[in-house]
Amino acid sequence: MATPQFDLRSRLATGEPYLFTWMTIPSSGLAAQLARLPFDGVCLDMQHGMIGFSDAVGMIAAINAAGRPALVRALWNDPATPGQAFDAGAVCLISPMINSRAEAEALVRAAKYPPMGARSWGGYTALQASGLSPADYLREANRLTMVFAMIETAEALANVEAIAATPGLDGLFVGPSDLSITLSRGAGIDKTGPATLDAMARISAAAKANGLVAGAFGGNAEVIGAFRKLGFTFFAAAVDVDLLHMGAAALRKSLGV
Ligand code: 3PY
Ligand code: MG
Repeated sequence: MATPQFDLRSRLATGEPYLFTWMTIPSSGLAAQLARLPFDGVCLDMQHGMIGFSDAVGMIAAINAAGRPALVRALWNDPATPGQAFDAGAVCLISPMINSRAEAEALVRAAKYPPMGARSWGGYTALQASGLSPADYLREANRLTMVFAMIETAEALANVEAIAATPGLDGLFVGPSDLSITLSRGAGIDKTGPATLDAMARISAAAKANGLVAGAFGGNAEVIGAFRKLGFTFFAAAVDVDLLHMGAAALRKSLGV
């Protein structure tokens, strides 16, 4: 069997922190640039980013051509997006707002080939991106593509042990903004407040108990540092627009005028 281009699962199994950039701007050119930054992968945010599927196709190709894995955060937990993202060559699908075991099961059904799920065959671009024959891709796809359930509501937290035990699920991914909004009943966003960190400790434990990867949206060093202490290893580390603003602010400051 040919060696697949990316083996995200084996990389994550090392337990070493995995830091990826997060794209909101729909541009293949920018995707190619972000893929060459010193991060481990590039995630396209199709929920809050301005990225539609026809944008994502070229962006995923550009990321893969630069030798980095492409990840996708879906618009919603719909049955079509996981297969579509994987068919286009992404190797990780992060689905927002998974609140129950039934929703987690639906996500796995959409993302995995039988017998684990019901993904439909037709990954022509994925075949090229993986470098595998159709037979090898069918045999390996459930291992080479990973699916993460976002835990980002009080309801999801209440159900997190049941969600984490869903057969075929590969990881939990915390959205700390939505999680803190729902835990505070809309009072505010507090990614590293005590209630959020308590919840995240429970989420990390549920992931660990089921052999899942524990991930979270980080965005800066303080947040990622706090989450790493709780056992999280898989992080959205830098948002495209933040990188622009940070780079511009640092350069402007360095000019001294
Ligand atoms: C959250 O923090 O709620 C997210 O979904 C990150 O984008
Ligand atoms: Mg969210």
